[in-house]
Amino acid sequence: MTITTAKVEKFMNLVSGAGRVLLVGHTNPDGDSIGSLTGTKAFLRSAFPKIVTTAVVPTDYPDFLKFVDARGEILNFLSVPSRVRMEVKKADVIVCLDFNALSRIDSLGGLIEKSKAKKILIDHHPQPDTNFDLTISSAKVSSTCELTYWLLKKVGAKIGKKMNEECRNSLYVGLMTDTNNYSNSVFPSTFKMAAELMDAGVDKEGIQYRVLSCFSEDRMRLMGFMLLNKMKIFPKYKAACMILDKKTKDKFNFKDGDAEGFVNLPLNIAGVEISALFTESERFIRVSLRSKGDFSVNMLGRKYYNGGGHERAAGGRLYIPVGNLEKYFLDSLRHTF
Ligand SMILES: [Mn+2]
Repeated sequence: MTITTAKVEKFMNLVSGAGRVLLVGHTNPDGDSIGSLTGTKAFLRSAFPKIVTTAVVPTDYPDFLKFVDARGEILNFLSVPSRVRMEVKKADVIVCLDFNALSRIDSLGGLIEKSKAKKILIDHHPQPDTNFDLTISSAKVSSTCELTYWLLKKVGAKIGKKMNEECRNSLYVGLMTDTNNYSNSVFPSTFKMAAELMDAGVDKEGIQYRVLSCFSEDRMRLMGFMLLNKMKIFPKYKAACMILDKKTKDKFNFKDGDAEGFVNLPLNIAGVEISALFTESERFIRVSLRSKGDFSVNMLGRKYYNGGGHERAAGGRLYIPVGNLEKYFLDSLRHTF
């Protein structure tokens, strides 16, 4: 995975000429989203102190990731909409991180689309939109944090600035979480980055502790309940699904992020190659899709679930009653095979 010199230079030209840079994360931000936002923010602030760098997300993110943005600087569009509108309006450059199209970030996307700012995309999802002024995108890296690392390293080399501790720790979070702790989407460059960060003194143990060992008792019991009572397996399609409905959420005092990782669990079963998690929310059903082997959940997500993502990890939304989900899932598989 190489980022061309021309792209590195264009990135530097766009950013260094800006008075204000706005960094934008995706809906339901994960570790890669938050890590790439705070990592880029920390780097730009130390490398270009005169530029005002701000970060926004379309929706809130789980508590277990709050330590990454320790000073709580990331603005949530849902809680401070007028502030975010102002930031979009004033921005000279907008950097979109960890999503491949403005349509993926709901109404914030429409707002950004109208802005006159130069737009940069840094992302690792397939099929990126083509309407950015600069697109730095590769599906051959583990995460946006990894792509950002290789980009900022080159930028830093050109201006004689190294990444600071906050930047390194932030980027490590996305590297670790998007690979599911180095079990998938791992490339040689991924371990190379991990090695370089460890050499530079990244807080590996501390980050691991906070991300993987700080869940609530409710969350752990919910996981057990889902596996015992909600997981259904369909051998005909080598598939499994779980439905996390409102009633179950209430029973276990569900908080955002509590279902993180659940969708991967059925893939530990021999013979299960496709897994879906459906989570009921106020306005729609949130869909998470995973696979092992060759099955493309990106294709399945695009075709049937109003979404998409990576070949083995994708997401989407449905606007149907919870009671119809199982049939819909089976129909989507039946039409695919
Ligand atoms: Mn990602």
